[in-house]
Amino acid sequence: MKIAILSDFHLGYERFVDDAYIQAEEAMKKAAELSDMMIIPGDIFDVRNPRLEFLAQGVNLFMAATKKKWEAKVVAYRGGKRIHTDLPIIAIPGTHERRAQNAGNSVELLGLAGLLVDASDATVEIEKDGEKVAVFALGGLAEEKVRETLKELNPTPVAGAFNIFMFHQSIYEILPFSADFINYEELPKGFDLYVDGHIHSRLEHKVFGRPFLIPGSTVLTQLKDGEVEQKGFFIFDTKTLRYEFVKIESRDFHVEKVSVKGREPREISQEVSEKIERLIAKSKVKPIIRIVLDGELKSGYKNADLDFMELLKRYDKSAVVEISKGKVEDRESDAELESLRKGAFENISIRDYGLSIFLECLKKSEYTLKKNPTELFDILSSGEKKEKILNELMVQLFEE
Ligand SMILES: [Mn+2]
Repeated sequence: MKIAILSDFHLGYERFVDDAYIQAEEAMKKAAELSDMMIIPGDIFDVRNPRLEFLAQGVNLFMAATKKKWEAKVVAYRGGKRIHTDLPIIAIPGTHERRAQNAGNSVELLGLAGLLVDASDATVEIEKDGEKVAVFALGGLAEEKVRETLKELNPTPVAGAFNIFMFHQSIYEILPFSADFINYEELPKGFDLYVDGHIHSRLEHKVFGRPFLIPGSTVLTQLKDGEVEQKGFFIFDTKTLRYEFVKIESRDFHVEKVSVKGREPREISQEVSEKIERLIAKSKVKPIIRIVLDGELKSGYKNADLDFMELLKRYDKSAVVEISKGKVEDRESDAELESLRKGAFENISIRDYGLSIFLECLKKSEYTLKKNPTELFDILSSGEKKEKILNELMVQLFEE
């Protein structure tokens, strides 16, 4: 069977709202044409409670996919919840859709509508012409719960099938940020293919001698070097055990480094401006341009003297420009910010970084309340029900 692996559409992603939909639509359409079944490891939507127009986008995308005459069918489903279609469109919620247990989520909702199979914590068997593929999927969950959940669920391959383990979590070797992130070798053994979402740049690796694939997001989100490559999805062929990456049309994204060493702000502005104009000229549509400044300014100047307000305004209509002064050395910068700039930061989202600091602080303060720390972080950073939860925690605190 040919399996399309596509991920992290982030429908409703505010910064590039149209790109998110258009690029997901192209990926879904091409993937349906080229494959016998599709698997989507999470983050179809950008936020936990997507607005109706973004839910409608999700419905549209999957409704279109259900129109194809799929020969492969879901023939068995164990664990998880009930399923409402036998179409081979298999998905899980990611970190962006995750809500408190039993609260329901947007991917589950698409599953209830029969537009996909929500494979959270379940084994799904798909069959076509006597060939069987089994997908065990772990629904996106708080990182500190991955180990115990894997132990509890004990994902096991199905005899006689091509076995896929699909999930949506951080891996320590890729993001060496928290001891909560599992290592490659903690993944369940015996599967023929490992598929992960969550990380937005494409990654191909081997685990236990088997392919481990991350297709990356279909939309640009983090403006990091790793995202310069074209977006797309994988097609994996179970017969040949080979796979290819199929590119989709995505907005041009460029990262350009400019050395500021020993130079004056005016000179630097000039060079930045020339670079931006050159990139605009060679791009089809409004490109995304990230300029990274690096080095130490001519003596007598400091970081704050670099002012690009006017320049940014000038290109507002022809490009999305972001200028990072993060690498300009400034003796006044404090240690906290400095650590943000270190290499490991490159691959982690701001949310995950915030979360890791939060968890670290809770650990230090010997937090023991019943509320799950990651859930608490989500509530505090979301604005929903904040007061109510804090009140409950206060009551708990005084009771204990
Ligand atoms: Mn994501």
